Amino acid sequence: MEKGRVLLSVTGFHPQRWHELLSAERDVVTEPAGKDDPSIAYAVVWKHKPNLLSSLPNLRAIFSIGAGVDHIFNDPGLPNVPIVKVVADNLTQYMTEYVVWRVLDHHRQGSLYRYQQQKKTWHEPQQRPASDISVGIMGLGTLGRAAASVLLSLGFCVNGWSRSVRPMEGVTTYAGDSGLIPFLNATDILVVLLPLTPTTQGIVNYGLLKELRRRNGLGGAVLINAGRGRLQKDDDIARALDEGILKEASLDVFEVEPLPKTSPLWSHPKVYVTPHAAATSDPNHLVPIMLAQMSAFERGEPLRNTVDRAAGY
Ligand code: NDP
Ligand code: OXD
Repeated sequence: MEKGRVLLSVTGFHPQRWHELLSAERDVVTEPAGKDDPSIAYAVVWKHKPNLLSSLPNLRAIFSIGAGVDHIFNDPGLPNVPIVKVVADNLTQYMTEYVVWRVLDHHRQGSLYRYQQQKKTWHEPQQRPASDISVGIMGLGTLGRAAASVLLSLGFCVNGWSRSVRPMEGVTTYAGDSGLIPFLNATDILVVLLPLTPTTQGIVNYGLLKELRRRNGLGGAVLINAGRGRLQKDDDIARALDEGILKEASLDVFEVEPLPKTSPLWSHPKVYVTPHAAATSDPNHLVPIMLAQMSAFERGEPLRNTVDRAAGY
């Protein structure tokens, strides 16, 4: 198969480094030469313009710049070619760090110490072992499993919930609709690492949060969402915090991003906000993986980490 040209199409950030690195091996353009440009073989995208890819006659595959592919499915004119998502040690490591950081901060009462320091209060609160706390990971995929294994090594009890049955040593696993309530009822700290699909949209709502276990050593349930903002209902989280259903939350993602300045979540004393920064897509690590996939594909090898279009992730 001939060496194909790459269309690089992103919104929301400047793709200069992606362009430089892709150009080391490929001819790269940022706009097709017309709607039916026959020279484009691959699209590397993050939130590309709708219908941009719909009539490229020789498009072979679409590469997502992120692990999430909801931004691709937003395109009503998505052509029927394979979609490749990011699976990379470097991104997985970043996400594991974020999850472990936020779990430990809630477990070790970080917000209390920050408050005490502000007040110059010298007081040692009671400590409890990690083994008293169960962390429930919603979405036991690439990122969820990696975080689960580090949390296990720190001594936490770990539960996992996925669409299909996904056994993992040391983790109590639950699957599908019937497994959701038992999973929540056994979870103190809920970590959301689901993809955004028509099935998961809005799943982290008031009703779901009410099912979390609250009588635990933390003094309440905790939510950590690093999946996607539209998995959650921002208002329901604020309500659950105000009613004591949630003790605290760490939110990396929001229904609307950037989080509007008017959102009460910015200044909520029980919320820790990060700007969709849990795991960044680093072109230095990801472009070589994409280039290797393109070359392998042209040698006749199958693409890896392709998306299941029916499932949406
Ligand atoms: P994977 O596809 O590897 O895993 C997804 C997991 O979610 C799987 O376990 C899957 O179940 C489960 N799942 C999907 N749909 C459902 C459902 N309806 N009910 C129950 N479980 C479901 O994805 P990754 O781990 O690579 O990434 C997860 C998400 O993290 C991404 O889609 C993205 O949105 C987000 N992300 C956020 C970043 C950030 O910076 N905030 C950075 C990177 C990713 P099964 O195992 O049965 O297929
Ligand atoms: C991703 C992201 O999906 O950064 O990789 O959100």
